Parts: sequence; structure tokens; C-alpha cells
Amino acid sequence: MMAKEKKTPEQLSIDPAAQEMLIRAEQIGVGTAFTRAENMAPCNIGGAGMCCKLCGMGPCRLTKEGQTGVCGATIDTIQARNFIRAIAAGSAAHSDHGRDMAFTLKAVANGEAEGYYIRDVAKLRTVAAHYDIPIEGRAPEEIANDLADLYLAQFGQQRGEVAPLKRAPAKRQKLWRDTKVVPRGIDREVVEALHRTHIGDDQDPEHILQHAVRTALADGWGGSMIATDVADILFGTPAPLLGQANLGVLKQDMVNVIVHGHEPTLSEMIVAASQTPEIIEYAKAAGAKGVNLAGICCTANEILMRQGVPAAGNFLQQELAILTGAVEAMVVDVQCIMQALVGLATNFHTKIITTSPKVKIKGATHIEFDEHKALTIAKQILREAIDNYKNRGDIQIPDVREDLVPGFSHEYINYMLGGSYRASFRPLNDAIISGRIRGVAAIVGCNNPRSQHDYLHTHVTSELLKQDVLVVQTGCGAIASAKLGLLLGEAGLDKVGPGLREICETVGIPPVLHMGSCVDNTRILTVLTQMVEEGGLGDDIDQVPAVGLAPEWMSEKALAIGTYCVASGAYVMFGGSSPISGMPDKVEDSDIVLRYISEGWEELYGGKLEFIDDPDEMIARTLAHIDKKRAELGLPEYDPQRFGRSGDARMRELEALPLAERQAALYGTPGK
Ligand code: NFS
Repeated sequence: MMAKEKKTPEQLSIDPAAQEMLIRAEQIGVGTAFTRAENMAPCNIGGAGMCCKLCGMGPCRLTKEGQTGVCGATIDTIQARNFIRAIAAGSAAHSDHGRDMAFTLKAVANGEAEGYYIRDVAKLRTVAAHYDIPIEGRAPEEIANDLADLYLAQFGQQRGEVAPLKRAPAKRQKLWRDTKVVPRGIDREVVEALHRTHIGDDQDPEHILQHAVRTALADGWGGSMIATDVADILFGTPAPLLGQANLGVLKQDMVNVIVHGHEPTLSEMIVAASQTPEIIEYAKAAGAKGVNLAGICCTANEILMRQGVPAAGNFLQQELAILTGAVEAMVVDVQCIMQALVGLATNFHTKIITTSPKVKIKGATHIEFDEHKALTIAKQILREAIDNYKNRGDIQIPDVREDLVPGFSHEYINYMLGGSYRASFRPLNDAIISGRIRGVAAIVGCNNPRSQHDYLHTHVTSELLKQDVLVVQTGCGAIASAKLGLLLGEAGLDKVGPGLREICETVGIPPVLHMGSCVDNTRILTVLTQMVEEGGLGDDIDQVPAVGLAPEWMSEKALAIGTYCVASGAYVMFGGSSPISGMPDKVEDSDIVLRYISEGWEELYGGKLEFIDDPDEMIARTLAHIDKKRAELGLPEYDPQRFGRSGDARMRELEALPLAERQAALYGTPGK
């Protein structure tokens, strides 16, 4: 057999900074997720969802027609069980993050959380009002205490409906009640998903998948929404600011500290601590100019959105950051943290510091975070990093970085379209109705070394922009676009269609709106709900010309997000392979579940979930879906010829023309 040809750095990533670090890894002789993925062929049976390892009689691999597991489980049951377990894990991760945020809010409300305070009282009042918590004449702390209690109760609630669900369009809520997928309590649905998939329990795939929807809804309209709300209340609702992204944000003459993971509680405090005179002095005494903070993954998004702290990169760049040799400490909390970091760091001076009581990695330094003394702990972590500055060896920081404008919370989108006095989604709806904006695509999710790093995200994003599709992004997808310069204001506009360009110029926004971390996908649910409530685009989310895409997905959280978006009415496409693809050429019924989450769910919820590995097919289906929804709403057919006759760029073109031609272009030729 011929040896597999090794991929070049250019084939592994489209990002020049990543390519440079992959070359350095090769020179040093260390592996990364990129090389490990090359050396580890995925299991085609498990990868297709055709392996059951839920009990000790197996694992059972069902690769032949008519085969069942030892217990008699059929292929569709096994696939449904594998799928719901992934959704339960993803929902648990997001929602447990939400729970910790609610605990922090409770501690802040009771004056027990050192260094934190309620930064966004307006948001606190708005959120509290959703749940009829009295706000008039009450101190923010009193309101926050009630809200924290209400939010904490959602996790252990046994009956009824999780509270944030009432923020969905009325018609959607009714649909969920009719189809019996309303989550009763967040923890309850996750536990029940595990119970139902224990050996000998729920064995009807459709019934299992109905609960998968309920579990995912407990995340999207429950735990994740709580996480976003509380983060905004405590750290401020994002509004646009200037940021930077890519490994070039690391500094040669400063102590570089990377915060990586997902929860903003500690990272926000590290931001605050890094600016205290005491820490700056300590860094100077160590011979550095100060402390330079940067983020990776969704922690990056949290502090980029609110503080403008630069993002060193997305998921696949965590190891590459260490390879620069310029990182004194990588401080991690929860989720998406590669175990390989610790081994890799032994080749450099970098300290890997775990901080969550839930996450330890053998060989890492553990400094446990406690929100009651957060500032003290943040300073202790920074001192550790500063003490490590003297141990730096040979460094190589890629000179690659890009500016971006993040910070598009749904509150800001509402405000930007109408200002303080007439904040409204009307202009956005009108732009869609007129066809200037053809539709909206949410392009979100992870990186996956099974495909070229950042390529799928940025290819799909760039192509949809040319087709006048407004793009909103979160997670690692947003960082991919940021690095490519798609999250800039005017500078990115030569890459977008004529109608969208007019809107971006008029409102003064980039064509891609960075809406935050992955838990902040709930902001997209809110935007869709507000668009529906504004009127003109139907009376439920499934009627809006919008699509959700996760081109480079890899995490179980992504599956939970995809599922709650489908249940909310969205058409969602994942790139790469499906975890339940089956092998229909070998085992006839092994794609029943795959078809059910598409056609079956569409019948029930108006949204569907598909796995499409060809990005151009994703783009084609996105546009076809948007156009179909436009037609169903009776909106004019998309026609780019109608637009682009205005806007800044057009004015510059016209200025260059001789007077007569300019007048003809502006006012038409007499007699025509
Ligand atoms: Ni989302 Fe964020 Fe990135 Fe994927 Fe991981 S960081 S929560 S899971 S890899 S987008």
C-alpha cells in the first residue's frame, strides 16, 4: 500500500499565522491536532453512529444487513441513542456554565463576590421584567437576587416550563406544547436523556429524538440563554468596539497571558487585575513592559466582545499559540481545552494553569477559581505568569493580525437600526422585504482538523456575502472571519453584494456581525424572535428567510445548538460528516435517523438538520432555502441588479465620470 502523502501547512490551514507555526512544530519535532488527525484515521463504524457501547454485552457493531445488538437493538435505535447522548452532553456543558453564572449573580447580589458588580442595570431590569420580577423602586442587588434565584431554580425545576421559553414567539411556544417538547427543568431533561438511553429503556427512535429536542431546547431557551443574560448583566451588554485577532497579537516585550475556555467570570477578573498598578509594576520589575492578555476559543469571544481584548485565535490555534514560545501562561477554565497542551508546553516555558473545580489536567498547575475571591486569585495567576517571563527561550510570533469590530448584541442591533428613541428591527425587516438583504445566515461553531482550518467557514461566509446575505457569527467561526478581515466596517465592503453593501454603508456596520461566544447563539434566537415580532416576515421563526450553518463543527455542544435551532424553526446545515450517517449501501435502514432529523423534523418544527460535506452545496442550499422562504412570504424575487445605484462606493465612481455622464447616471438620460 502506498504511504499517505503528508499534507503541507497550506493544505492544513488557510491562515498564514497557523501555517508558520505548523512549520515551526515540524522543525521542533512536536505534534499538533493537525498532525494527530492525519495519523488517526476516524473509525468508520463509530463515525457513522453504528456502534453501541452502552452496556457490557458489547460494544456491538452493526455493519451487516439485519444485524442487531446483543439486546436486539436495531440500527436506528442505536443511532438515535448515540445522537441524544451527544446532545445531552452538549446541553449539559452549556447549561452548567449558565448555572455557574447564576451562582455568581447570586453572590454579587449579596455582596459576596470580590471585585464584581452589576455593570448593566438596564439589562438586569429588562430581563427581570420578562419574568414579572418587581423592578420599580428596588435596588439592582434586590432585583439581581430574585433573578438569580429564579434562574438557579430552572436547573432543578421538576414540573412546568423553563422560564426563558416565554421569550419565544407565541406560535412557536404553542407548537412546542402541542408536540410535547417543552423542557420542564434543565437538569431533568439531561438526566432523562441519560436514563432513556440506558440499556433496556426507550427504544423507539422517534420517541428518543423527541426528547433530544426537549433536551436541546432546555439548553437554547434555558441554560445558554441564562449564561448570556447573566454575563451581560455582570460584565456589560456588548456594543461595537475595535479589536484584533490572530497570533500576531502576542507581544515580544510583554508578559503574554492567554485565557482559554468558555466562562467569562475569571477572564473578566484577569482583565481587571492586569490593569492594576500593582500588577503592572510587578511585570515591569520582571523586565517586561506589562501584561498582554489574549484569548482563545469562546473565552476570547467573551472578553473581545466586551473589553476589546484581542483574540489570539480559534480552537485549532491553542497549541499554535504555545508554539510561539512567547506565552508565559495559558489559563484555562472549561470546554474545548486539548489535553495535549500540557505535553506540548513541556517543550517551552509556558505554564498551563487549570482553574475550574471541574477541570484538572495531569501535569498542569491548578489554581482553583472561587468567585468569592476572584480578584485575589486573578492577581495570583498573573504573578505566576510574570515570574515565568525570565524563563522564556527562543520565540517566534507570526507577524499576522487583523482588525475587527465585534460587539453586536441583539440589543445593539436593535439600537443601531433606529437609535435610542426609535430602536427597532423595522429597518432590518424592510431591507429583507425590499430584497436589499436577501436573507440572513448564522455561520457558527468550531474548527475541525478533518478539514482545512478556517477554509469552510470563510469560504461559505465570503460567498454568501456576495449574494447579499447578511451574516451573523459566533464562536470559532467568528474568529475565522475576523482573521480574514470580514469583520471590518468599510474595509470589508468591496467583498459584498450591492444591496447588502448599501445597508452596511447606511447603518455603518460590517457585513458580518460578531454576536459573541457559542452560548450567545441565544442572541440569534432573540434576533429572529424580534424580527418576527416586528412584522412583515411571518409570524414564526420558520418563516424568516434565514439559515444556520456550522461548517467546521466538531463538539457535542454544536449538536445541541443545531438541534435547538431546528426546533426553533431554522434550517441548519453542518459541514463535514454526520455522526449518524449510517452506511445505507451496506445496511439499508442505517439512514432512517438521518432522514428523520431532516424530513421528520421539518414536518414537526419547520426546521431541519442536514450534514453536507461540500461547502458549495451548503451555499446552494442556503440560497435556495432563503429564496423559497421569500417566495412563501410573497416578497419580491431577489434581484441584485436593482441595487448598488447608491452608497459611498457608487458616489466615488460617479465623481470620476465626466459631468454629462455623471448626470445621466444619477438622473437618467432625458427621453429614456
Ligand atoms: Ni463552540 Fe466555543 Fe470553538 Fe466549538 Fe469550542 S470554543 S463553545 S465548541 S470549538 S465554537
